[in-house]
Amino acid sequence: MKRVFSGVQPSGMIHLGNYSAMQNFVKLQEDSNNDCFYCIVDLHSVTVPQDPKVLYENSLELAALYIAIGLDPKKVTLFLQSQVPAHTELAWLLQCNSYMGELNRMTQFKDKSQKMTSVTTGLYTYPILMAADILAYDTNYVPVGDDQKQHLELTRDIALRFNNKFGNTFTVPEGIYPKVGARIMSLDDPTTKMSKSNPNEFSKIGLLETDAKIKKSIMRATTDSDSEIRLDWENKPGVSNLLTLYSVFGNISIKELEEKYKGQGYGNLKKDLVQVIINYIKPIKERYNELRGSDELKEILKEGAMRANEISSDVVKRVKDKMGFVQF
Ligand code: AQP
Repeated sequence: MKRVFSGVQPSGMIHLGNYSAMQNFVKLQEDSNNDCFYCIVDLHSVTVPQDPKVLYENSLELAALYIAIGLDPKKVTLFLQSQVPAHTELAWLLQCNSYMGELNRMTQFKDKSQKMTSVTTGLYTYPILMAADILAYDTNYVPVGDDQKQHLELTRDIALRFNNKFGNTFTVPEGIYPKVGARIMSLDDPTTKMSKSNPNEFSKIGLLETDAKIKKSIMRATTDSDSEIRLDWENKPGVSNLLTLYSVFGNISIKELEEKYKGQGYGNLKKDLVQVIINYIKPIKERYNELRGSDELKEILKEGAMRANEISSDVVKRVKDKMGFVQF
């Protein structure tokens, strides 16, 4: 069996960028050789301020969305990170085996901290907690978006270094990135990634968004002054982003789209893309509405945490053993 692990923060409504990465979660569950663990990484989300009531609701919303996008709790383990103590315990052990120089190079920390007046130490050590999440399950594959490449490389470095120092302990994981849509960009500024924390509501499209909001966000998306429809991230990032969204959610190649819209302005492309997105997320919204209030959700998370605890506590024991801790 190959172990798969990934997580999403309950820090706001999942947007099309997150979902682009999460499509691989669903694909990987269909291979019976994969044992998939998908986590709601609530401990990561408190590295920036969260309203407790909102965090609670967002966590359950994300659990329902995991299932609504097609994850089957009978095939995969779904759980809350804060329900599994191995994550924080291993994070501490790894913090004592990693270096400030490594964390100082992390671009996500630089980007996020620059926009803040006070920065928590948790935000700084966020990549080590992520390394712990992954390494605690002897993970082989990590399906994520392109923005997590640097964190995953750090995870691999930490695992290899630990193995060299203490003897073979960790499985060294590999990333799995979407072929198209590995980085969906903001609709208002296509040079930055689509992000939950962007205060401009028209910069992103959430999976539970109304049709009217989807239409408004796409129709006002930044493009450029010429009207040629082609993929060119350097000179035409706005149009390239729209083509990418169309390709991911319309299941059509970018080449075919360039051909289809040749000689037409951006208006038609945008109008059709609105419909493609609305049609794609309609069944997700319907399934979500059925699930959100059900008691079944908490049961699924409880069972998931039990299984996650079983696997990860063994890995932590192994690590503590190697480091010389007395265990009974
Ligand atoms: N724009 C994106 N395009 C493709 N994939 C993306 N991911 C995030 N943004 C994009 C991928 O989504 C998964 C879950 O992300 P997350 O919630 O853990 O991380 P994040 O990067 O913090 O998400 P946001 O939306 O950008 O939140 P904020 O605003 O809080 O920083 C990951 O696999 C990630 O790669």
